[in-house]
Amino acid sequence: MALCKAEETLAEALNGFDFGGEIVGAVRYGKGHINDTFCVYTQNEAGDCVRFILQRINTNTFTDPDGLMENIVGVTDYLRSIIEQNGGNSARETMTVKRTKEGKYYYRDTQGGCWRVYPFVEGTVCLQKVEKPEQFYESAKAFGRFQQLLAGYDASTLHETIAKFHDTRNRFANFKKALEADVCNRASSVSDEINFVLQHEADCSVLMNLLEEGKLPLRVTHNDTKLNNILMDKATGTGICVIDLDTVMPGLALNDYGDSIRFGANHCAEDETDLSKVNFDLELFEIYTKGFMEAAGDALTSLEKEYLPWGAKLMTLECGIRFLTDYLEGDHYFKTHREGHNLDRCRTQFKLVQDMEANWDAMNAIVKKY
Ligand code: ADP
Ligand code: GN1
Ligand code: MG
Repeated sequence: MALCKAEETLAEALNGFDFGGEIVGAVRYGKGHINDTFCVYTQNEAGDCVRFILQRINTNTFTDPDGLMENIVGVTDYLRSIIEQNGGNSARETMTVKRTKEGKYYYRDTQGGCWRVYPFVEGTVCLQKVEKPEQFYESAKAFGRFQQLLAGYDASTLHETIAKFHDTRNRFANFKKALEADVCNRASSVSDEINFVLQHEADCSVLMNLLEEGKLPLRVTHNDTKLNNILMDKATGTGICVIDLDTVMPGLALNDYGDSIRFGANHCAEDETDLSKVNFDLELFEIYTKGFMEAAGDALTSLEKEYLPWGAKLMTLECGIRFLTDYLEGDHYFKTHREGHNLDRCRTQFKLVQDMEANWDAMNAIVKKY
C-alpha cells in the first residue's frame, strides 16, 4: 500500500499509545531523510511537560516492520542490561521502545502505516554539523563504544532490514540500471556526475572483495552513523545516546567509521549548493580517528585499521551514488525539499571524495598514528 501523508493518520497513531498524560500537541521534528518523525508534547498529572518521539516507519524502505522492531527491541534491551550492570543511566544512554496500548512494538493504522514511540531523551542536543572539534571526537567515542557494547550480541538473531545496504558494488550496479532506464530524462544534464561514478567503478569493489575473501570480519554495526544520529548531553557535551537503529545489522566496522567521516569531517551541510564551501577537513578526520580508535580500536584487526581511509572514501562515494541514482529515478527514496535536492547532495559527496583522494597520503599517515 502506498504511504499517505503522515498527518492524515497522525491522530489515529497518537490514539494507539497511552502517553500517561494529556496530549497537548505533535509537531514534525528532526532532519532525517527516511522516516516521518514527530515530537509529541504531553502534560502529566503534576502539570509537567513530557515529550515523546513518534515515528512512522518508512515501510517503502523498511518492508519488514516486525523484523525491524524486533531488532531494535533486542538491541536496546541488550544495551540497557549492560548499561545498568555498569551503573549507567539506561533511560538516557539507550533508546526505549514504548509499547502500544495493546502491548505491541508498533501501532498499525488503518492505512497500513506503522508507528512507534520512544521517550524523548531530554537534556540533549542533536547536531546537524560539527560546531567544535570536541563534538566530533565525542561522537566518535560514542559510535565506537556502541560497536564495542554490541560485540557480544548474537548477530544471527538480527534481521537484515535492507538487503545489500552497504554493498557498494551493488549500489554501482543499481546506478547503472537507473542510468540505462533514465526514466526522467535527466541523465544528459548530469554527465559530469555520471562520469565521476563510472570512473570509480573499480573502487566500488575494494571492501566487498576483502569481505568476500574473508579478510574483513562482519560485526554488528549501526550502518548510518551520521552526526545527527547521536544525542549529545547538553551539559557535558558527551555523546550519550546512539539513535536511528533501523539499520543495525551485521556490517563492516569500516563503514560505520566511514559514514561518520563522510558527514562530519567538513564544515558544510550535506546539501550545500556552493561547492567552494565543501571541503574535507583533515583535522576533523584526525580527531574522529583518534576517538574511534580509543573506543573501538582494540577490537579492530590490523587490516581493518589499514583500510580506514577506504571506509571514509567509499561511504562518501556510495552515498553520492545513491543520491544520484535517486535523482535519476525521480527522487522516490530520500525525502527532498526542493528541485534538484538529491543532485545537490550528490555533488557535495563527490567533491568530498575528490578532496579525500587529494589528501590520501595524509589520511593514511594519520590512521597509522593511532
Ligand atoms: P530518520 O531515520 O528519519 O533519520 P531518526 O530516528 O534519526 O529518523 O530521528 C530523526 C530525528 O529525531 C533525530 O535526528 C533526532 O533529532 C530526533 N530524535 C529521534 N529519537 C529521539 C529521542 N529518543 N530523543 C530525542 N530526539 C530524538
Ligand atoms: C539516510 O535516515 P537518515 O536520514 O539518518 C539513509 C542513510 C544515508 C543518509 C544520507 C535507511 O539516513 O543510509 O547515508 O540518509 N538511511 C537509509 O544522509 O537509507
Ligand atoms: Mg536519522
